[in-house]
Amino acid sequence: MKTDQPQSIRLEDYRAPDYLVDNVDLVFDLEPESTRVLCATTYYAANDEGAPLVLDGEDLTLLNIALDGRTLGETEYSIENNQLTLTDLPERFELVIETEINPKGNTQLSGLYQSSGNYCTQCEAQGFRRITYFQDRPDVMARYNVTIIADKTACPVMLSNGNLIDQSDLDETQHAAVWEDPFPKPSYLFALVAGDLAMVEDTYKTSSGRDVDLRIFVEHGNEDRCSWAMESLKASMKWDEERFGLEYDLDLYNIVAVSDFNMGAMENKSLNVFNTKYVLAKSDTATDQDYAGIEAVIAHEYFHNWTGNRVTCRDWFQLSLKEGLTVFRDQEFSSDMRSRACERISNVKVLRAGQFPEDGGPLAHPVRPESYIAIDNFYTATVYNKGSEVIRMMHTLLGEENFRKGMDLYFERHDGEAVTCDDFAAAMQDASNIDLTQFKLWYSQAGTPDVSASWAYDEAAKQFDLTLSQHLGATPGQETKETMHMPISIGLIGPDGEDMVSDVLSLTQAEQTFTFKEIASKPVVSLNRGFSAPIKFKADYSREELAFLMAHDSDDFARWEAAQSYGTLLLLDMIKAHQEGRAFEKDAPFIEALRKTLHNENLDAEFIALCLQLPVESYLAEQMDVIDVEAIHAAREALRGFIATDLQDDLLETFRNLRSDAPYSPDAKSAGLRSLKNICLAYLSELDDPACMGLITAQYHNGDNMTDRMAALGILSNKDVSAREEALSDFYSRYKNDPLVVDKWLAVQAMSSLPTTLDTVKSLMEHDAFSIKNPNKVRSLIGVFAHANQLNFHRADGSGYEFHTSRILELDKINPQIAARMVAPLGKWRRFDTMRQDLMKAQLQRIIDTDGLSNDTFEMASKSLN
Ligand code: B3K
Ligand code: ZN
Repeated sequence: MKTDQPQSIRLEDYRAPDYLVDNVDLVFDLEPESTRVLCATTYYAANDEGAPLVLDGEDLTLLNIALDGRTLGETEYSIENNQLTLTDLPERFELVIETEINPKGNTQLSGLYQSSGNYCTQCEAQGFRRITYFQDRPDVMARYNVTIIADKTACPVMLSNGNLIDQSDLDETQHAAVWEDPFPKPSYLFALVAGDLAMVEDTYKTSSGRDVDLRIFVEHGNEDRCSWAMESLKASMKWDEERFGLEYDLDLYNIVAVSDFNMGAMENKSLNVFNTKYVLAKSDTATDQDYAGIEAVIAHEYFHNWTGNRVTCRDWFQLSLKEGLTVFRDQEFSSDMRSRACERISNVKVLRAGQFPEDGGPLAHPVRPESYIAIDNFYTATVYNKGSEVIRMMHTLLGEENFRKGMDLYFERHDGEAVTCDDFAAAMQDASNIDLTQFKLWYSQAGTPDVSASWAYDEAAKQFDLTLSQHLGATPGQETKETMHMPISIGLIGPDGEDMVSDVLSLTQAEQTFTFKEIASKPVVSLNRGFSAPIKFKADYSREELAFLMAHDSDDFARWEAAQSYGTLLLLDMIKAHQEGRAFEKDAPFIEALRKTLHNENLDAEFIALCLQLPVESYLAEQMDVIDVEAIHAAREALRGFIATDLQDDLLETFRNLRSDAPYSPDAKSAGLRSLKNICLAYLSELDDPACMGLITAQYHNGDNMTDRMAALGILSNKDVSAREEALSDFYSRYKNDPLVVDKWLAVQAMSSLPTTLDTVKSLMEHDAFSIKNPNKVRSLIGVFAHANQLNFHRADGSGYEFHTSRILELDKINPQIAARMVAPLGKWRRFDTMRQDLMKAQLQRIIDTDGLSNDTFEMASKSLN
């Protein structure tokens, strides 16, 4: 049992800091197990209250503390609950603190730690306090001067933020580097890297003609995998200049790729630290999806230079100020680099898979949360992805021109400051003269609004009435809700398939009727085009109307959505049939609509592939009152079988036409063609036809790129055939020395729908390829099993829950941030039958009852249970 009940931090308790600093001088004497950190800071009182100075510090050994040159005795300060407190202070004073830390023993990967023997840091959100005692909060901004001293052989490379201003040899073995960052920044953006790393270099000329050196540091041997990341970085720099008039502000931009990293990447000023997954790529080791991910994450971190670094967050409740906005910016960038419609579809899929369930479950919280125990638990789909939707809705309401004016005003007002989401909305409102008062409820109210639509066409009056009504259900801590303001993009499509009306409606009332006059004939209404609001739409479409929208909607997103809605409608019927022991019925018009989509030459390949994909199992689960994982799986498999049987010739022809001998290129168009080819292959695999199995094994063995090889392996991994084992063991022997590819091998097995999967996952835990200390390995095996394998995780005997909980408890001792991220699947218990509910709750209780549990995991488990 957790004896010290952790305290919640609340937004309403925010107070500006009592002391400020202008400069921070740091000296690091790097040793794997005993690094010394000297931190010299001049503090000055921000008010005349004579308040104590409270510094945060965690896992530090304090060696010395001196105030204005005098070492303090142990009675002159106190250290309690990870805080060092000094009282009776002058208005201005210099504090020099010397601490010792253990980078090698730092398995939490927060603060200064080692990855493959190289030193690196992760300070967001609260890692700086694991380096030295400091006011570790984003509204304390200072200029950093950093001296790094290290062994010449172990650390030929020594990096920190800003510019390198000095480098010297100290003696035979040691050398030093001095870095100075001219831009004031919060401690979470501090970074240091030192080690033996290879470098790939390029340059970029900014729009005003300045040359910026671009450097990517990787472990030796990976130099040939950096070109896509470098191209993506240059494209991002150019895009930000063109779209937002934002230029890079230093002469150097460094990226370091490390293999042990808690998340994707980190935007430290001029020294981004990345998970290798989002840097390294070559065609035979990375898939199209990896390439797209690298492009997006490189852009995301680069865009943070303005939205996050130049203008930062006042406190962590404002996290979406930088994250929501920067996700919006990276999504826009990807839309310009690739297909806008496909990007939008993939953003919405991510939102529906991760954010909607979060918003409808025990962990629901507003985009601007009101309280937290561990801030690292709030790097959520709500803060990031719903946060981005909020920005996108502002963009829709204001239009591109006003939105840009709002961005300009935001930077004009707040450059160099730590601000709030209200400050951002105020800039948007002032620049556009559009009142955002009601709209801002999106920041404070949790939950996904339900919007229902009904309509009537008056033939005689040639009038079409569309009535929209909204409802937002209660979420934890928010019983009642106010009516939201949402932009709803719609179209009225005539019988000829042409738009008669295309408009963005402003829904501001609980129920609102919009009247359209001079509508010559009865239209089909297209709703929430482009997913203009992140809501759940309810509309009673007939199957014929959905097929019509699939064929004619001028908005590609809505067209895809119609295919999804049609598929969902059928699958929910089939799920019911399965539960009632009835045979599945085939819906020929749906399959015909897919066939027409497959052959539509006006559509791009990626889009067709997206339309052919049936709603995923977790999405179907979300549509049910009581989730039945077996019925969902059986129904979906059956519909895939119907499609494969009826479209066999079409699929085979498309597959054959799309096979190509051209050298691999990661561009969006080529990737789209592969995507379509591989979805055809996946459908063909449903036929259990030896010829089709031959195509799959041939593609596995002969594929000249990882996308094709993985597509074939993914298909085989769900089949109980001998080719499966052969391919899996071939794959491991080919790539066993390539950690990122081994991650794919683990994930593909953890994802398998075969009933042996849990045993496989258990045995893979013991495999040489696995390490519980490496977050990528944990995510690939344990994370994929619990988050993405609905069928096997929710086995009726509860063995999936039991196994998973043991892993959470094991991880909690090593890396609480990663452990806490594994809890959410157990928090879905309310959605299941009572037997599973009890099993899941028992495991959550087991977590909470564990001695010495971290605050991170405690918060997630206790909130999930309640
Ligand atoms: N800002 C970092 C995330 C830090 C997570 C800390 N637990 C990456 C990003 O969003 O760009
Ligand atoms: Zn970010």
